[in-house]
Amino acid sequence: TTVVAKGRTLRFPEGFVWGAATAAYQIEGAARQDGRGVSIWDTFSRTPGRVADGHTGDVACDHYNRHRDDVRLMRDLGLRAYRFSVAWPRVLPEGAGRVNEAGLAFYDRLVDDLLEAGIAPYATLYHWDLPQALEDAGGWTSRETAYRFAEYAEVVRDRLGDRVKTWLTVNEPWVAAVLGYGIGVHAPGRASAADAFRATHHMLLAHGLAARLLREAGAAEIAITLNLAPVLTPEGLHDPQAPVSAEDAEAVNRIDCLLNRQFLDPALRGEYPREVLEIVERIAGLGHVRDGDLKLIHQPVDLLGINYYTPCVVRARPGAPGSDSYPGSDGIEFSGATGPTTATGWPIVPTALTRLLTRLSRDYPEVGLLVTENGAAFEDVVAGGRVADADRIAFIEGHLRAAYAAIEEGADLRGYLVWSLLDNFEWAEGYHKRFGIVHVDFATQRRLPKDSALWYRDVIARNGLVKDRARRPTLEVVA
Ligand code: GBH
Repeated sequence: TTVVAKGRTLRFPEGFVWGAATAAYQIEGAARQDGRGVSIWDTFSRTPGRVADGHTGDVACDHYNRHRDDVRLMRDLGLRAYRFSVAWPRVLPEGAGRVNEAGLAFYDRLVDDLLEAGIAPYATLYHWDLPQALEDAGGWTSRETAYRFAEYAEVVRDRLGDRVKTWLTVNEPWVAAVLGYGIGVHAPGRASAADAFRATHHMLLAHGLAARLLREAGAAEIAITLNLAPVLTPEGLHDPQAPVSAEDAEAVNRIDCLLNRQFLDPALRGEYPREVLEIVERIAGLGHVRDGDLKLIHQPVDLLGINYYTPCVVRARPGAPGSDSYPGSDGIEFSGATGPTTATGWPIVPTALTRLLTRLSRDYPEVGLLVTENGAAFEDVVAGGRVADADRIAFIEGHLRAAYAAIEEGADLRGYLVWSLLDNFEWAEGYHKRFGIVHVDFATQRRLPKDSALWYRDVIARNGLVKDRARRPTLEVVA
């Protein structure tokens, strides 16, 4: 293992992609504007008791009406890439059939503005805002939804494909399937372990169908984005050499299969892990997995998008009920790691990112790696026209050092996109959790780059990290 000496100048590889990420429902607002249809997140957030304090994405950051200013802000920060998602119900209000020209025109303008600002558009096709009409027809538990997704992907491809070179199909199918269909804390709020497995498979199918038709059109880079995390024992968390009992090793492997390999292996190898098939068969049956599906899911992809926040810590405990988030995890205890956490309570463990990236490059060597999300919520304070978010800077810097160490160890990491550009609608947490490097005053929609944004701008400018952190902000606030 290479220990990266603190204070050394760490220059990232030539052409390393620096950027930021967002998602449509979390920032766009304009929920009823220009013919946008209703998504499952509109329905869910407008249902009392589902989202903290009844917050909704109706207005959010009003990015739909302010995208020009937001692109200017990105340009001033020096971003090389911007990952956004396309809202399916803006493009196809009923999920299928009639195309809403105004919705497509919005993304058309956004892409043009980005290119004019020298920022590469990275388009995610699905970041959880399924059209309600499709949910009413069964949602992701229905195989048909995968085919509707392919039709939608084709419409977007045909409109933006001449300028968008990097495409991400589905974002975090684990979260969308498990939190949405398995335990119901996300839209559409259904709670059935069997449905979560069906939804997972259909989202993977959707990925494969979309990847194939993007390839046909000659897209330069195609990716799937997964929430991935090293699965570790409490002892192994900070000590990779710590001995692991056979029982703990089985627990680690089972959760690794459910969280990571259930997605990685079909997409990148064309097979489900045996351990996953056994669990799925027991809980949901395998009727939804048809001959030829895995071949369809296994499309050549150029990049693996990695959303990393925190590791997953488990140990074997006979008789433990397991976690509802991991159907089939009976006999396993999920323990919170000790040590510092972010405002969402997630332990901060940058070294786990090094382990994740080196493992992925070793086990899936054909695919390039891109961190498509990494970041943190903290209790930000605006004082004197400034947000001095030293904790967020330390978080990002720690993870960039960890990413650098992975590159030194041979991981094929191509870029890093911070989550998120703006404070935004943090799903079930509403607006309470602020992940942005740019502060948003939701009452006035004023944007204020936090110290982390100004620090990140300097990291991008020098393509690396140095000992002396950027000092005082110098960037003008975009009104
Ligand atoms: C992403 O989800 C989303 O893509 C994005 O839209 C969202 O805003 C962002 O992250 C921030 O939440 O076991 O308690 O330590 C990330 C989802 C985060 C789910 C980490 C699992 C583990 C929490 N994942 N989480 S814990």
